Amino acid sequence: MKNKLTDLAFLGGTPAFDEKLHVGRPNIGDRRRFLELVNDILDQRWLTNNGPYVRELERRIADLLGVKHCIAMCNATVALEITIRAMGLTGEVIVPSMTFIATAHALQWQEITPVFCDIDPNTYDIDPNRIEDLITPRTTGIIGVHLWGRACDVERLAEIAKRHNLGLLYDAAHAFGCSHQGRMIGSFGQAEVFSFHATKFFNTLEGGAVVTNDDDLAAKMRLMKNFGFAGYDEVIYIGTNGKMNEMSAAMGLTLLENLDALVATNRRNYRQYQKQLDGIPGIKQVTYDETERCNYQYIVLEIDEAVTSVSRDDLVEILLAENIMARRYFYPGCHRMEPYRSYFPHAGLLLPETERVVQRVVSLPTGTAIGPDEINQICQIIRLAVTNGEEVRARLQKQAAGQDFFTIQAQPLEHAELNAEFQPGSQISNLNPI
Ligand code: T4K
Repeated sequence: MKNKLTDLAFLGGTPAFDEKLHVGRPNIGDRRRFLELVNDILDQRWLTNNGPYVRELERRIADLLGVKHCIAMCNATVALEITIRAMGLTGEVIVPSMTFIATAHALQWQEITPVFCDIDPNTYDIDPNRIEDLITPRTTGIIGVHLWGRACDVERLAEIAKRHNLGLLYDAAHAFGCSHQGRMIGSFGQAEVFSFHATKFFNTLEGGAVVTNDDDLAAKMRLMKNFGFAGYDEVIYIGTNGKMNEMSAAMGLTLLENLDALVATNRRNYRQYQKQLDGIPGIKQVTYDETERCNYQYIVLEIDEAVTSVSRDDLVEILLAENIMARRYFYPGCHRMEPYRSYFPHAGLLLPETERVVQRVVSLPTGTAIGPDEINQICQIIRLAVTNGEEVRARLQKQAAGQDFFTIQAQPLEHAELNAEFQPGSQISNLNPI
């Protein structure tokens, strides 16, 4: 256990962990059960195209969430693209910038402009009070993101969407197994999209699903994810290949059998972090409403640098040196990534809370790959760094100054020129908004 500053790896101590601790180590579940299902799939020689395992997974998910339709897909990004298209969204759609880039890209991919909306700093979700200012004659919809599994203000969003006759879709990539006022996330808006990527607590290797209670929308999306085929030799819509394969469904079915245990592990980790970080000034852990169903899959801290002296980025650097692969989800915000940064260079002016929060939050490792001992050490490192904040800051600054000196000395001229030429965004900075 690290007790003094010089124990920290960035100051020359031995890293706390020999192997990297990742935020998104996949849950594997009952390996024997999974391999049994895989063997059966191989025996049956039915590998994809709406096979029996996919259909079974869809039934089970629809039951669990209390929705009429679940359509499994190859990932959440394609699921978002298909849903957006099936809902008929065009022109402009209002989305938070504080999200994974896929939410925005799913729109821009089909030449729909994502109009970035600020977040409510208390919930970190899209701020309903900011939405109406962004509505123009081109606006056709709103996409809310249940960030870190915490439900958006679904009542206010429904009311705004209805009043302005806008489509309402939720990116529920983080929210599988979560509820809002006792109702499972999955039945809000016209449709909701889940991610079952390997790093999600419930995964299908790669995968995702759209759930909806709208029969027509569901029928359309089923066709769209299979090229628009309505039967052999008959295509009735534009479509793409969004199908989930049978191996992925087998992983999903295996993990569904263990879902409660996976949540219990995440909850145990979450509570331990809470207990051990409690009372460190300037560190606030993002909390979950334990009266709801939660998956507790993200451990997120908000760092108030004015109190801790160490910034969020300092803390990430300290943790990385210890082989704790903390992540800055979702820095720097979609509006500061391409192509949006070039399209809307001043978007940040309308997103003050997003700009503030993306500088302050950090996600820490959790899930079945880590246990109480690891969490104990992670918390101790954070405590040690923050309680000696000023000194840590000074040492980091000194190191950075030293590194700058060596970088400048070591970098050959051609390299420096290359870097200048290939500044991120330099090639597309002249593009105009669509
Ligand atoms: N909407 C939202 C709000 C989302 O957060 C996401 C995805 C989507 C839509 C789109 O869903 P998908 O189309 O992916 O279904 C990761 C995930 O790839 C991504 O699915 C997720 N959100 C996002 C929050 O996190 P990266 O770029 O951070 O992934 P990566 O490769 O850095 O992995 C994260 C950590 O997990 C690393 O520390 C390494 C570890 N890892 C990863 C994989 C793949 C493992 O230990 N084993 C593995 O197999 O995006």
